[in-house]
Order: sequence, then C-alpha cells, then structure tokens
Amino acid sequence: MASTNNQAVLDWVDEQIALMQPEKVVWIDGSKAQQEQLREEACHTGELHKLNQEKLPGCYLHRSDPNDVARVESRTFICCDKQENAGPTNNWMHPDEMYPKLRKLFNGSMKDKALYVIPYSMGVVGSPFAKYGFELTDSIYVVLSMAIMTRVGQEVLDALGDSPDFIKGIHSNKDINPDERYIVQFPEDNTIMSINSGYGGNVLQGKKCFSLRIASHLGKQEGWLAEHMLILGVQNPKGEVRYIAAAFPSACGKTNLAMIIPPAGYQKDGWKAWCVGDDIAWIRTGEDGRFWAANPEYGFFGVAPGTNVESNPNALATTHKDTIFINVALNLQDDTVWWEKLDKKPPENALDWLGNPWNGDCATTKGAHPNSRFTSPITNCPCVSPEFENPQGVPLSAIVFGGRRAKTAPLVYQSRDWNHGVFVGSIMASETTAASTGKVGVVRRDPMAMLPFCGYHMADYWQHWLDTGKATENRPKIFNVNWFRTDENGEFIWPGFGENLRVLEWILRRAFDDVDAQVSPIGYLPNTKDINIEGIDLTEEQLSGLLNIDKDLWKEEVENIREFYADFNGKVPAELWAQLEQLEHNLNS
Ligand code: GTP
Ligand code: SPV
Ligand code: MN
Repeated sequence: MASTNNQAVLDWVDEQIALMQPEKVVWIDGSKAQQEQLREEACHTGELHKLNQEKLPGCYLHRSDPNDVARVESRTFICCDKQENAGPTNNWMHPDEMYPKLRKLFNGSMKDKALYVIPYSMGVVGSPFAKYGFELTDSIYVVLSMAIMTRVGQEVLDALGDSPDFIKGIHSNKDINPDERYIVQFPEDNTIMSINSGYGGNVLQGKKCFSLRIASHLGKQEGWLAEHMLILGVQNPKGEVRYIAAAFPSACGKTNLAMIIPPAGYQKDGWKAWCVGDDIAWIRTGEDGRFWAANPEYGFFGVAPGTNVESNPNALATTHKDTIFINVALNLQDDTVWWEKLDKKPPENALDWLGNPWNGDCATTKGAHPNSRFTSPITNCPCVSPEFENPQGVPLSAIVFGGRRAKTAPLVYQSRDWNHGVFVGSIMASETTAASTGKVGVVRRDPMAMLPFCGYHMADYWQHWLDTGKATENRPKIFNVNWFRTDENGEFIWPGFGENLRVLEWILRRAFDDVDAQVSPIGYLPNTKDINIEGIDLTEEQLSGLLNIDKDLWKEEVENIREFYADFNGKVPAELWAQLEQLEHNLNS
C-alpha cells in the first residue's frame, strides 16, 4: 500500500475519513498486484464483468446506471466567491452555501464501504509542468479507470514530497440519485467534489474537472492555457513533423482526428500521423515564443459507437487489451463487446447496454448507448507519438477550431490574424451530441469547445487568449474546419475521417506560407485547386460548394453572435466586438 509523510495530505485525508466514515481506507500504490486484486473484487460484486481474456486480454465491461450515462451540465457548478468570476455560462453557488450542502450529502456516504485514496498526476510525473491531485472515491470502477487515464500511485506521492500544492478531490457514488447529483469545482480552493454519479465524465476527476475546469483557472493565473483539444503530429514526405492542436466540442471528432490514418495515396508518398493526445492540451509559451502543447492524460475515454476498422482502425486496435468498456453491448456467444457500426453483424445472443437480453435487432433497441465509451491506455495506440512523454510537449504550427454545422461553416478557412482567430474560436457553434444529457442536434454556441469546461468567466478567458497571443510573434496560425456539412438529403458531403488529412495538408501549407488563398468576408479560403481531391468520391463542384459562403446565413449568424456577446454583461473584449463589426462590414460590402 502507498504511503506518505506529507502532513497536509494526511490531515486532509483524515478530515475526509471523518466526513464519509468508510469501513476501511485503501491507498492506491499503482502496482499491478493491487489493481488485479481490485479487478477481482469488482468482478465478484458485479461492478465489472470480465470479458474473453483470449480475445480481449485485460478487458472488462462496466455498466453505469441508466439514469447516469453522460455529463450533466445542469448539475455542474463553479463555486467561487463572486458570481461574476464564474460568468454567465457556468452554474454558480457561493462556497458558503455549497460546502454545507455537499458535506451533508457526503456525511456517512461511505459507511460499510472502502475509501480508495488515489494519488494521481496530470502530466509526466516529476516534470516541471506536472500537477498532482488526489481523488478519494468509493468506486473501484473509478480507481481502475483513473489508473488508465492518469499516472497513479506511490511515484506521485514521492514526486509531491511534502508540498501542500495538490488538488483535493472527493467522489462518492452514494445512491446515484439524479436529483442530488453534483459535480462541483471550487477553483479558489483547488477542490473538486462529485456525488451521486458513477459516469466517467462526471467522476474521473483528472479529466474535465481538474485538467480543464480547475486547470483553466490555474492557467489564467500562471499564464498558460488549458484547452479541450487533441494534439496531432503530421509527418510530411520530407520527414518533417508539424503539430496541430484542435478543439471540437464533445463527440465532434477529436479522438478520430487524433488517430488519423493518412489516405493510401498519401501513405505511399510518405505521410504519417502521430497521436499526442485526443481530448486535452495544456499549452505554454516556450522561451522560443512558440506555443508548446502537452497532453496531461495517460489514456483515452473515447466514444465507442461508430468506431470500426474503416473509420478508426487505430482506436479499435487500442481497445483490444487492458480496456474498460462502459455501456456497450455484451456478446454472450464469446464474451466480447459490440456497438453500433462496429460491423454489420450485431450479435444475436447478447445483452444490450442495460444488461437486458438483446437479439441484435438495432431497429427496435440500440445495443450500445450512443455515449458508450472505451477507456484505454494511450500506449496501446499504434500511432502514439514518440513525443507523447516529452514533458515540454510539442511546438504548435496551427490551432484548429471546428464544430458540427449542417450549413454555414465551410470545410476550412483561416483567420486573418491572432485576434481574428480568437474571435473565430469565440463564435464556435455546434449541434449538440449525446456526450451530455439534454437535447441532441440543437445548434448552440460553444466557444473554443470550452462551454462546459471553462472554470471562470468566459469573457475573461477570451481576454486571456488575446493576451497570450499578443505576447509572442511565434504563435500558431488559427483555422476553422467543419467536416459535417450536409446535402439536401441530410448526408455528409465531405468523406471525413482519414480524408481529413487533405485539409490538414492545406492548413500546414498555409502555416508555413507555402500556398496562396482567397480573401473572403470570413477569412482566407482555399483555392479549390489547392485541396487535393484525387482518389475520393467528390467532384470539384461539390468541393466549391463545401467552401461556399452563404452571405445571408452569415448575416443571421452575425445577429446571433451579437445576442450571444450581449449575454456577457459588457465584459466581451473590445477586440472581439471590433471583429464582429468587421465581419458584418465584410458581408455587406
Ligand atoms: P469526446 O470524447 O466526447 O470529446 O468526443 P470527440 O470529439 O473525441 O469525438 P469522436 O472522435 O469520438 O467522434 C464522435 C463522433 O463523430 C463519432 O460518431 C464519429 O464517427 C464521428 N466523426 C468523427 N470524425 C468524423 C468525420 O471526419 N466525419 C464524420 N462524418 N463523422 C466523424
Ligand atoms: C467529452 O464529453 O468531451 C468527453 C467525455 O471527452 S467526458 O469525459 O464524459 O467529458
Ligand atoms: Mn472531450
């Protein structure tokens, strides 16, 4: 069992024990033996189901409660002293009100249960940019998932030493009561408390709670950025690897792009792609003035449905060992897993994600929940970047924003300069997905894909972006993409997935001033001849359609952005208002 002499840690853990009153306390040491013992225990209680160990070695299935299958934004809070510091996009409650409310819920919540103390690190343990935290939980599923998603155990305690600088997190499944579910961040106290949920995004605190909500607040104070971004290295035929970071809202293609496989013709010419991260980037300005991005996580918590040998073979390969699946279907024939679009042969003798008998008839009921996921170590990924463990991260040549838009946004465009790029990020909008509870397919503004994850006032966050870029000439160029434009039948026009490399090629050429572009009201657009469509089922006419700007739709967009900005109580930076006026002017002239 792990141990520490850190008095600040010991005192804090003691306080939590007194509050939650567990039957026993187990310190997670990160050893294989301890993990194995916990897996056995979880299989015994039914919290985990052991899958076919020949076909899926080290793989398990977990089902969360049917009322608890996605992030719940309505029950996620930023609690700081002044409401104006949380801003209009976050739920807020004063800490003096929230702490007593939560303490009441946590009071005795672990009676007859074990409390697991998970010391974890976001970032390479011992590196200057790593940040350490603790999650105290009563869920073995959380322990085992955190051990995949982050670096855990004794090495973290050793690196922390006697420093009082750590994130304090507690979690209890309690009764999974949705009416008393809370996911609460206290950025001013570096504290996280989540209760009455057992779904990954709400309770694997290293991910959204710490690495985005708490870390974005830390980044504002310390001068860096915590972003909801994948990090990808693209290697060209000359052998040069250039890095991009891309922010898309939940379930809009980050994991897929992060593991992209270049189209056959590109591979023949020597193109390769390397995954550094699929969800979170911590970005700092280096001494050379470039933006350096590191992935603080150690695993993927990826959307299962739609993942298959054609769409994302790297993700599929990643899930073939040491993976915890949640809310997918169980094939009783051979004790393996199945989800929609894995292949065209749903199992006939199966249990659906609810654990009910299911005969593979997808028309009646779904086998897997649309937000079912796999939890796998990044080191399983065939295209993991050799730079993944580089504590300095990788230098960015481009930042890419994007969303799911059936119309309006073109396939790709480039911002005119840094401030315009920040504007493009601030006006991001996307159709909602199953990653969060609520209506699916409604267009909502999701600035920088951070709407549910920014731990402070969104307008201050935009100011921080403006300032961070202003401080250096070597900042990356900013682009926007949209893989999701549809035709009159509602079908996606752009083939997407691996073919997205064709767009990345243009982005990187622009980043290195290697190709011309057309000036348009919204920014620089590619000349159609500069997007390579050789070998794909897309006509030049369709391509120019994908790059077309519908001025009327964009004028509606301007009105909508004006209303959106007006919600920020006069705090939207003047630079961004000026960009909006420029856009309107460009559309009218
Ligand atoms: P989170 O884990 O929720 O942050 O999601 P994500 O942004 O990593 O999204 P992910 O890559 O898991 O993709 C979500 C869905 O988008 C899946 O159903 C994919 O099949 C689909 N998708 C991803 N890339 C593309 C693309 O290029 N074109 C189309 N049409 N669909 C895509
Ligand atoms: C997202 O929703 O952006 C995810 C999944 O990456 S969760 O961890 O649930 O937030
Ligand atoms: Mn995500």
